[in-house]
Amino acid sequence: MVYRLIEKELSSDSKLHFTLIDPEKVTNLEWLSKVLKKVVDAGTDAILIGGSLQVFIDDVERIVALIEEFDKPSILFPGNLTGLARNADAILFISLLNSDNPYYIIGAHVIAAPLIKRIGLEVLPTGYIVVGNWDTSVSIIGRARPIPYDKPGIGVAYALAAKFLGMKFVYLEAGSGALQPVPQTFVKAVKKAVEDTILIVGGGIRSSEKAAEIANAGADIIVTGTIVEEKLDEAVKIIEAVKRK
Ligand code: 1GP
Repeated sequence: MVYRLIEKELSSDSKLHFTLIDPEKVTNLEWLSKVLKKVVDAGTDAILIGGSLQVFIDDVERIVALIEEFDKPSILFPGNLTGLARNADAILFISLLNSDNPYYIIGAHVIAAPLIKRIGLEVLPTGYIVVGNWDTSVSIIGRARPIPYDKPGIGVAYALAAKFLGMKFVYLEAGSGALQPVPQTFVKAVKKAVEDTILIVGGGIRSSEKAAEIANAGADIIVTGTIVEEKLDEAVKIIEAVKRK
């Protein structure tokens, strides 16, 4: 079970790193295979698969099948119903809490839930909170009003609501390719409030220093995606820095 693996790693006082693969960006499985080898060798703990725009489900399943060769959990991170795949290990069941559109909070979830049960995917219940001082793909597509970086109190309120609703994870999302990642002060305030709820932070993390700062501030899991596509060597350094924590 993926949740157990995460819990076990966290209980030994380690931080986790997840590598995000956006299926829309994968044009070549050979390239992906090389990328996976590098990030897995560096110590990444799981591979997230997802993005904001539509892809064909069989393309997602092909990517998941490739991940299986690397003996790391594959976790779906769907932007919409088309992000589902039968062969993944788990799904981040993300409710985009600060969306203005109920579809992204509960609507798509209702449509997908019976199918998720039928295929037996492990579900990781996640309060997904979009933050930042600008729009990104996720805020535009998900109709979210990003919480500004100077309003950590609002982030705390959303994160607490997620915890009180019984969600096991809170994901602070600055948006893929964000100009600045979530500030340390914001991460610290949210972690202090949600305590044992697992805190995932991603979006705009491009250096090992930033990743380490965010982990030190209280993030349990660091996610990087764009850097893997743009500067694989830097991605490796980020993973190593997180795993040293
Ligand atoms: C996006 O948090 C992830 O969902 C990763 O963001 O692509 O900026 O690393 P980046």
